[in-house]
Amino acid sequence: MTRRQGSGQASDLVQRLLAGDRWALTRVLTFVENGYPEGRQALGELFSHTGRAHIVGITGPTGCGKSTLAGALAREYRRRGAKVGIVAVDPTSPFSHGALLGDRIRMQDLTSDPGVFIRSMATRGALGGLAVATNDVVTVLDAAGEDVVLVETVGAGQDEVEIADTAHTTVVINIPGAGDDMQAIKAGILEIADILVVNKADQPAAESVYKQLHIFMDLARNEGWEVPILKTAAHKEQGIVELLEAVSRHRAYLTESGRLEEMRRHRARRQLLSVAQRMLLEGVLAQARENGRLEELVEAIAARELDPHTAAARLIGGAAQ
Ligand SMILES: Nc1nc2c(ncn2[C@@H]2O[C@H](COP(=O)(O)OP(=O)(O)OP(=O)(O)O)[C@@H](O)[C@H]2O)c(=O)[nH]1
Ligand SMILES: [Mg+2]
Repeated sequence: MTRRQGSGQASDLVQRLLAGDRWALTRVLTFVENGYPEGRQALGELFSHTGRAHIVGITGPTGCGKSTLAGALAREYRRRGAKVGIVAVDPTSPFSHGALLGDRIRMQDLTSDPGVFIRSMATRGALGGLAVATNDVVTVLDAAGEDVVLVETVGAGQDEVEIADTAHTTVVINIPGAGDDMQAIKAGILEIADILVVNKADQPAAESVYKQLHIFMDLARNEGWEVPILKTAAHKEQGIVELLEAVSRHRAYLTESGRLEEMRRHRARRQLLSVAQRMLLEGVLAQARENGRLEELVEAIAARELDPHTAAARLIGGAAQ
């Protein structure tokens, strides 16, 4: 590892990244994902170059076809000359190299295309969680000049809802499932959908999912954007043009309605708070680890001598002194 080569490194890397150097991009992403100081410095330098990419979240249950759909969508964007970044997030199985390899194989033709950049993320940073690292990775890809960044996440849990907050357009995928048609409704992720997709529409049971979604969405509130429900067969690249066009329409809606501006402010606030939170926590923990206070308090809680709230208050109080 060469992470201690001095503070000039990030600047040089950033210059190369901005000039389109893919090696530099990969390197910066590694620094950023691991929370290294060089990563933070690079993010600072890159920030003024961000805000151009359209960020599309693709979420849905395991195996619903997110990677296949992302690949098909990326190919369609490439046909239209757009540069595409793909971020595949796998929070459930940090060591599932098999799954990542599977993704790679499905996207093999894309990996040889210089207009496509694919990043798989299966690591959760020590602090701040996967969502923070993902946001930073998306920021870097935005600065690197991707026109569209597709972020694939399994639709379950808080991280995914936070990642949906990062996306301008969130595509929620549903599939015909054995006796469990409406997995997405159960998981509560329909609420974050800007576009609903019934993938695996080549399977007969897809029709009933499609109908149920229509019934459900007719009951849902509509705030200026009517959520389209589309059918796709991603493995055959069917319905992909319609999906891309729905994404473009949603983007136009965001711009014209002023929602994009609102999102920018919302995101700025969230980023500020989440980074501040991480910094505070890092500061407190670094000191408490060093002086042994952290372990003392852990022991005290485990021994039932202190409750976690009192212990946390002491931890923070101690660090502030
Ligand atoms: N029949 C059918 N199969 C599909 C379709 N789209 C994807 N598949 C298949 O479904 C399987 C899972 O696809 P993936 O793209 O890996 O799904 P995923 O949601 O990315 O999976 P995870 O990342 O593991 O959650 C693969 O075998 C695909 O070939 C489709 O429209 N119809
Ligand atoms: Mg996948």
